[in-house]
Amino acid sequence: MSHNLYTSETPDDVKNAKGIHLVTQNTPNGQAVQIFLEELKDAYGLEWTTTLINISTNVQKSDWFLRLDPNGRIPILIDNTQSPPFTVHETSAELFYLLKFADKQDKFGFTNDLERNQALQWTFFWHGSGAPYQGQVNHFSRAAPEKIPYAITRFKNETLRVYGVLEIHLSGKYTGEPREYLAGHGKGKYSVADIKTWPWVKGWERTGFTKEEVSAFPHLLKWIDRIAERPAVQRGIGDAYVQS
Ligand SMILES: N[C@@H](CCC(=O)N[C@@H](CS)C(=O)NCC(=O)O)C(=O)O
Repeated sequence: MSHNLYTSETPDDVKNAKGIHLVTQNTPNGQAVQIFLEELKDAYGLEWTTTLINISTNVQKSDWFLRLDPNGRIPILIDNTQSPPFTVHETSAELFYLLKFADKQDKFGFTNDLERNQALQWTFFWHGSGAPYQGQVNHFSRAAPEKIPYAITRFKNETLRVYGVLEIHLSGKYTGEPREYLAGHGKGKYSVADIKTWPWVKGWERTGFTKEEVSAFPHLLKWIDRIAERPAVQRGIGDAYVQS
């Protein structure tokens, strides 16, 4: 169906891209894929191109965009090395696509099936139970035209609850063995599960939580700092992804 992928409205940098192309904005969902691409650059020298859009203009609902992602949301990954070019939407699916096709040595994934399943569990956990809740806190406390205390409280409490789940896991409360990363045997290994989760959780203050509220999650706070030190992570949320 590649003949239907691009139209005269599709921006030139999207339709003329040759390799892996990312359409993104520097939001937590965009940052997850931005970070992984930067990690793959450091690990393998991966090259890709990027188009930055501004979702406040609703460009993501235009026909050229919906052809690439019927869900009308960023980020989108387009792999022009496939024939026909292959599109991927949903951050977690994009991370697992890159893991399969660009991380040949599973540096950010696992060869062991049980560890690989752990990476899936924690990626799904954040995709299904973290991002939607924290996203709704952001929406109801910042974007909604009227402030609805029930909605703000409900989604804040749910977000704190899922932070608590991560804290239980990282602290080793029930295993006796604290972890450094979400998936993998022992202390775990930095993987796509962390890359999916980190861009959201690191934004707790911006979402409106207080230092007192997050002080209940000391292992989670250390995990945030541990990952923040990675050069690829810093680049993946950095100036290159800020629209001028
Ligand atoms: N489940 C999707 C969510 C993507 C998403 O919500 N993206 C937001 C930005 S963080 C977006 O494009 N919002 C624009 C809109 O809703 O029109 C994913 O994980 O990729």
